[in-house]
Amino acid sequence: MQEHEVAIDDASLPSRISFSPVFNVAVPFIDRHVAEGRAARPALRAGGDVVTYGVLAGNVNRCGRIFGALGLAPGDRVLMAVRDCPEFFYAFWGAVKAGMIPIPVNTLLRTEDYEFLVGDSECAAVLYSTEIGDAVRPAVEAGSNDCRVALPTRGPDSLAERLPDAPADLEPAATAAVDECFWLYSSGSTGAPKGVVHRHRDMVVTSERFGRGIAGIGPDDVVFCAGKLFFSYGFGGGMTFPLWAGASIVLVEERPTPEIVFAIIETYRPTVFFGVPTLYAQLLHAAQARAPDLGSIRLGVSAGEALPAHVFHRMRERFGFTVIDGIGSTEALHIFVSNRIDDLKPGTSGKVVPGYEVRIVGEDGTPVPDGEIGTLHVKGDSTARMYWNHPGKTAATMLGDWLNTGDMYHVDEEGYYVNAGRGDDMFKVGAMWCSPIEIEDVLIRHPGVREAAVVGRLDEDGLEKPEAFVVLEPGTEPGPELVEALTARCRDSLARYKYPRWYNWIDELPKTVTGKIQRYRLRR
Ligand code: 3UK
Repeated sequence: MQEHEVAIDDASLPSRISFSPVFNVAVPFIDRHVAEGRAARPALRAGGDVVTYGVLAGNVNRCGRIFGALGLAPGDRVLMAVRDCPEFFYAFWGAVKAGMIPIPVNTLLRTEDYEFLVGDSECAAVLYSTEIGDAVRPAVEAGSNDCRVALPTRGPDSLAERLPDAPADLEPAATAAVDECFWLYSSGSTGAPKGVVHRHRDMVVTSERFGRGIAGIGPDDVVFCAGKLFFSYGFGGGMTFPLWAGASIVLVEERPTPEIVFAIIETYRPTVFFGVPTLYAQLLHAAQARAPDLGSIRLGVSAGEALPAHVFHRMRERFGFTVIDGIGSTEALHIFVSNRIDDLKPGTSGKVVPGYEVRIVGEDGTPVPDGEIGTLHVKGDSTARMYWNHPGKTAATMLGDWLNTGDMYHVDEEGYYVNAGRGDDMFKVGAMWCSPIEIEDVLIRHPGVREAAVVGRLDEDGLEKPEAFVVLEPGTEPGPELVEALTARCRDSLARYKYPRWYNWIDELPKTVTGKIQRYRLRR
């Protein structure tokens, strides 16, 4: 085996993936396509621009060189608040190839959130989309850390401006498959977001196991992923899977409203589409007003939260393509239990993706009897090594080779995995995490509110939204005015999807003897 090579042995089942001792994952993901004669093929389509695999490889090298010239060294972390655009690809892979650790983060945050991320990650540099500079720059200037560089993607003194003058060759850092490669931040349990540390091999594993193995993505596919690249679902669907296959990627910087999604699909004719259940439901609503042509799509993928069976059926009837639901996580990097086009059961998460193992365990940590509900654990070569700076949380989640997902599941009589909610009180709205505590904290700051509890409740599409149960101070009048005031507070201090859609005024919250709110008793 040469350096930086992956060998896939399809003879063993599931296929065995092995790596050369010296292995930098940028080489097979980027340089391999040029080496194998695909330099002229389109890698990225963004607006009217096409970036070929040859241009991509050159700009990845230039970016690695620019980071070096800015004083960054192998092992340094580069926080990336970058929207879905070609520079995301150049910077991410340039950093990886140079042995630095890129950390893509949400591009919709506030300055105080970026300040936290800069401090928590101890990054040496921040790259940000020029449009969000007002939110990012003050966070770097706050200076509570050693962050030396803040670079915008475009405009004066930007990455794009430096690209033409940078050398177009770069020696890959001599890393190993199990070395630290990149992080993603997860807010998947209560408390502040945590850096999820992934290795060089992880993207290869997800791209082989799910991208090729389940979604069947090949070089002739055109892939459009509505989930953003900083979310590990979009990171796989919108970047690593198509890149691994030498396919082309449709990049969109805006928030994917149904109208934008329809227009993009009609213009670029993608063959594979990645979306979240809330978006599929929105597409169905929007299609009542007009009849978009989604005929290019051969496969839809859904993840992030459970896809209701009726959304699956209506997608097939209305648009004529099949949507496969699968469960993944930032910690596992991508989907590890999934339906597939030729083996599916709507309303379930499907079956284990070959290459992964799962088990369902009870409270004592041992497997439950067949058919019973327990906590889902997964084992596979893409799972994260640790949470940065959270040894306790790491110890509770990364159990040797096993990863505790925190999700409750059972296996039905036909062998499909059925989601039974979370083991904690967290839930997902539009595939994004909602912490009840965070919303309750906002509600109880209203002088008329004594106590509050928030749970997820299914709306008419079968998708979860926050519902509040509120105990009022004596003398406070419940009613539309109070709802309006509470909604305004939530909109001011929480992400836009987190405000409660329903209010219940109650006399007392259900609690344990130790005073913990029993949110599960409020769910319906
Ligand atoms: C929940 C699902 C039911 C579940 C993700 C695909 O969602 C992703 O990552 P996150 O870290 O959240 C993980 C948690 O989300 N979940 C995800 N998919 C499903 N619940 N049905 C589903 N199909 O609680 C899980 O633990 O934000 C999804 C690929 C990569 C991802 N990061």
